[in-house]
Amino acid sequence: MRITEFRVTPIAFGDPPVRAAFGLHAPYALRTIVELVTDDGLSGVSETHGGAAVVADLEAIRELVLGRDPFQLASLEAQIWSSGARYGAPTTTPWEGKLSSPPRTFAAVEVACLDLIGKTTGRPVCDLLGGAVRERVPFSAYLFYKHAGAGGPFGFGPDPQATTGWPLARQQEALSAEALVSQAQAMCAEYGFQSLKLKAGVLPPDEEVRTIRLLREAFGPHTPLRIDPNTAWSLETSVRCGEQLAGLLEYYEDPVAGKEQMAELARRCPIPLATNMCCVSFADLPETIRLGSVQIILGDHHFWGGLRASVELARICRTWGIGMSMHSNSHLGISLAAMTHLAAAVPNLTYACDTHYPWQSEEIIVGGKWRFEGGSLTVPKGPGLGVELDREALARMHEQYLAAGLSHRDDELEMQKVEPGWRRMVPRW
Ligand code: GKR
Ligand code: MG
Repeated sequence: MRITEFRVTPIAFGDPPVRAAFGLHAPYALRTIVELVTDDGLSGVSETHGGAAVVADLEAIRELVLGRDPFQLASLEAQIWSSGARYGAPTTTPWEGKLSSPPRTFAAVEVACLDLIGKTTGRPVCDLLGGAVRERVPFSAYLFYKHAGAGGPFGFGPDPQATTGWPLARQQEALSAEALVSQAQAMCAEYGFQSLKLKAGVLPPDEEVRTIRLLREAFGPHTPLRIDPNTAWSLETSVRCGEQLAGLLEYYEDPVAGKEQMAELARRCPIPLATNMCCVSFADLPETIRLGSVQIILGDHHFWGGLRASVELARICRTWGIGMSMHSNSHLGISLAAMTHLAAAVPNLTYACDTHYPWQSEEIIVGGKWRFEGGSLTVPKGPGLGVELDREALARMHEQYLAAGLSHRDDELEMQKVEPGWRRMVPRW
């Protein structure tokens, strides 16, 4: 089996105006769809980060991919790492920390190859990772402070078709603790999530602590809660809020910036610390472990080097007594399929995974949106990822990409459209 076609399609899809420490989400989120076609007529797909730089990185490895046997993943990975200056220089991505191109570029191709391998062997991707240790994968409700608006063509305006339930709640303003609780109730009524994550670093810390208290009151003592200020808090603020949040949180995610400060906070705060910002690659692990910066790592196959690398990460975490959870950005159903297969195959991924998925109303797979039951997804049993690309949706979202005119995510710029002069600050409080 040889790869004969390598298609890289940038897409954009509607994303509501949610807030984080980085600013505000644009009306469209960007992703890239990779398709590999083989000489025996199979096709494998994957979804990765969006924007021009991601597309350029993928285009740069076109000749390495074409003609390759999709089973030969180790040599492809080695070639990508050694293929010149473009690969190796880490780029700073505010929402994930320092990312280097090779693991992300390889991951996008690896997932599509695993989809192909699954299709040719008739096995689901989780079987290629060692087999499923769980049939259902739990996800958490991802709560955002937000401005009113539906995103996509509606921007800050309402989508006239969304009149009840979660579709309506998704477009309503939520800039207070009370509004956030209503958002959580609507999202959980729709999806049945059993744990909640608050995206913080937006309102003054005391209001965000109050939001956690209200969530605790509304959802009772047994619903795990997390807060993620994305490094908007100083060490002293993180210690002070940690004292107030002790006993209320399952984990405390990236309140403060950098491995050293996280380690110092770990010494002064009784809540387990988690990250998807200070430890985002294998190269970060020795220092993270030596310092004791975190108790939980949120892995993400999109930038940790793919699904097989994520299984390796999980083993390292298990060896060092570090817990595993899963990070997410705005994404569609192909990423969700890959995340679900991975989470099914990792025994020590014991925390409900993050997903931005409820915030998206569009879908790129045949059959439409995935359906959560009791906050979890059933691992697809079909061969490969178990999803099929909807070509009409792909073409439409590619047109949206061209029309949106966005080359990369820039939350600061979007925020400045609402509040001129707004800048991301680390720390802000
Ligand atoms: O989409 O604004 C956002 C999130 O803050 C995202 O960019 C982060 O990468 O979800 C992420 C996180 O857990 O830090
Ligand atoms: Mg995070």
